[in-house]
Parts: sequence; C-alpha cells; structure tokens
Amino acid sequence: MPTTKKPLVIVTRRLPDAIETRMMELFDTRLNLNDQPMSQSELVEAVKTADVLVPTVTDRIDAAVLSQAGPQLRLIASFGTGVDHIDLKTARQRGITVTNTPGVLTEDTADMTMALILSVPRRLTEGERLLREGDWGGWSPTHMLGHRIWGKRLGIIGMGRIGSAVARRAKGFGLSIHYHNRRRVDADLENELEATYWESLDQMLARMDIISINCPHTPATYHLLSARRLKLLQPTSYIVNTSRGEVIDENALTRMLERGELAGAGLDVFEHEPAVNPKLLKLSNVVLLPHMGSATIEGRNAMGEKVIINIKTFVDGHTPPDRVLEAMF
Ligand code: 8YV
Repeated sequence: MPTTKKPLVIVTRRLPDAIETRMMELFDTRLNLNDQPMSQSELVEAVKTADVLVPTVTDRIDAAVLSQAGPQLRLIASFGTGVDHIDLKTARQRGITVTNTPGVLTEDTADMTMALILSVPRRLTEGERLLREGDWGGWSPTHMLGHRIWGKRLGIIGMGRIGSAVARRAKGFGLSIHYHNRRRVDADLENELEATYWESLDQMLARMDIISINCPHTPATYHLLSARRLKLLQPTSYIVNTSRGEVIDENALTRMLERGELAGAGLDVFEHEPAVNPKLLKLSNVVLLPHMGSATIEGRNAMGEKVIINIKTFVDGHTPPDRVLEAMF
C-alpha cells in the first residue's frame, strides 16, 4: 500500500519507550498508554479504522473481530512470535497480511526454559520460600534433596529455533538430547546436538526424565500432551513449558502432579492466561511463572524493531520480512 499519507497504526499495549517514540515519528500512531488489554469490542473499533494493527498475545484477533475490519486494514504486525491469537485463515481471506517477530526472542526463551529445567528438579523456589519464611533450621545431610540434572534424558517437543537453543544449553549441563518434531532436522544439526530423533512422540515420552515443550500452539498441537499421553511419562519425570499452555491438558497435568504421578513441572505459560488452575498454586513441586520467557529489555526492543521494519517495508510496497503464512504451521 505505497502512499504518501502516514498509515494509522493502532498499538494495543504499551511497548518499550524507544519503540513507541520511533513509531510516533514514522507513522500516525495511536498508543495504549494505560496498557489495559483491549476488550473484543475495543479491538473491533480499532480494526474499523486502523491501517495497521499491532497486537500482542493478549489480544484475540478472531473471525468475529476480523469480519468487522474496515477495508483499510491491510496489515496485522503482531508483537511476538506465536500467532495463535490471530485467525490466519480469515486474515488471508480478507487480504490482510500478518507478520510476527521471530528469532529475536529465541535465546531469552531458551534461557528461561533452562532455568525451569534446573529449578524444578533442584527445588530452587521451594528452598527459597522455606528460607524466606524463616523455616530453615540449618544444614542437614538429608534436607531439600532434589534430583541430579547431569546424565538425564531431555525430550524436546518441537526442535525449531527455540528447541535447538534449549538443546545447546542442555548439552552443556550434561543432558542427553532427544526430540520429537514434525520433520527430522538436518543431519548437521542432529550431529551438533548429538540429538536422537523420535518419530513416535508416545515412545519418546515413556523414556524421558525431563520433557520440554517448544512447539507452537496450532490446531495440531492443541492438547498434544493429552491425559493419555501424560500417563505415558514416568512418575519420576519432569515437564517444562515455555511455549503455550494449550499444548498441555492443564487439568490432566494438575491431577497427575497432585497424585504424585509426575515428579514436577515448570510452567511459564497456562491454558487460560492470566488464570492459573488454583490447584497448581497449592503444589510445592511446581515452579510457576507469569509468561516471562522472552521478558528482557533487549528482547522487547528487538521485537519492537521487527514490528517497525515489518510495517515500514509493507507500507513502502514490499513484502515484509516476517510475513506469516498458514502453511508455516
Ligand atoms: C511474547 C511469546 O512476550 O512471542 C511469543 O510468542 O509467547 C512471548 O514471549 C508475547 O507473545 C508478546 O506478544
């Protein structure tokens, strides 16, 4: 849509200052200064007037919203990598281009995944809580015993950018790398990671000590870890999720954790964010984080830069670098 008039860009949440300022310079930008997530009707109002919408994971850009978009809405430049909050099919049918911000949050998310892989078996947050509550009576040989990381098997579900970055870190901690992916990765990458490919997710699950979810949420991965599959895990195994809550049946997982049918879980994401199953909050063998896998200033600035580049390229009449197509998922 090459034009001399600045496009109206509506940003649904607060972004880092530097990003908002640059957007104000480049575009006719409408910011959300109070940072309250928009309601569905506010989103409808936004798509009626915006040329470009910049949503985040907290906005549900579904068919009901998109069906009310004005003809001027040509681009949804999402701030984030996951696009499960956007109805890509309806967007395509309405001729709306969608972009995301891949790559720039890989290392931060992999760091957080590794932090959870270490925290849960080594009981990090449990120990910290005990100390803060004044319940530490001093060192004892049998106190706060967790489980060793070194030498265990890590099963990564989704060996994309983030999965591979997790594997590189995990190798350094002495974990052996196993993975399940829609497609087997290149031999070079498999060799570098010394990774074992499992075509059958069920078979991998039954043999791992720690499972890490690193695949996107799509119709095909919704409840990929169903009640049936979770039961395949050994009772001594751990599960960490920094991807999307919807990939795991959260109620089934909670029940198994309550009954001691799994050793523990590290969850940065939940099925119905920001709601968290209250039963999870009561468990000591879980580490729960408020979706902060990519929450670094550096990462957020880089995400914002990508949003700007995507908008600018599109507005200048070119294909934006991070165009999202349904076929990718
Ligand atoms: C982002 C994420 O913070 O990019 C993603 O897919 O899950 C997060 O790390 C969030 O999506 C921003 O919209």
